[in-house]
Amino acid sequence: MQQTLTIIKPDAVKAGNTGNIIAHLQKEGFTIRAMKQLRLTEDQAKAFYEVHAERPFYGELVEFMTSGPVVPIALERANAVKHLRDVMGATNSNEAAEGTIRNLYGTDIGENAIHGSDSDENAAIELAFFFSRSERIGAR
Ligand code: FUP
Repeated sequence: MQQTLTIIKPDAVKAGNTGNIIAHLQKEGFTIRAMKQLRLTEDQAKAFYEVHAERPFYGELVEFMTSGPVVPIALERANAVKHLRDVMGATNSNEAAEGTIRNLYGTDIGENAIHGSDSDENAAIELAFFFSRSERIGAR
């Protein structure tokens, strides 16, 4: 079993799609190990996306991610990192494969409904950003 981090982003939370996305993930075999809803501060959003700090879209990304509440979730499943990447779809919602979460609930490249860790290493870092070890273990 492996854990990965998803974040239901402000566009999807605002549109009332939190429940639909959670149901979609559970149908895909993911178990929820920890979950919360919060609004990121500018400093928190900047820190989370620090790898993109030099990219031209960084400012817009931080603005979007702080525009409303988000729902980070620690998900568990065999092959969790890769499977989440498969079911979430391409970064640009307009190019995401039919039936993927971004295809169903995203709008474009910025407002793309969910985040998913892109490697085992980043999953560990990103899970620790939102959840303590005891929060994830306590849910078992
Ligand atoms: P992904 O792993 O699919 O979420 O994509 P990236 O890590 O490359 O990008 C992180 C987030 O930055 C995306 F979810 C949306 C945003 N982004 C843009 O707004 N414009 C871009 O050209 C690329 C990414």
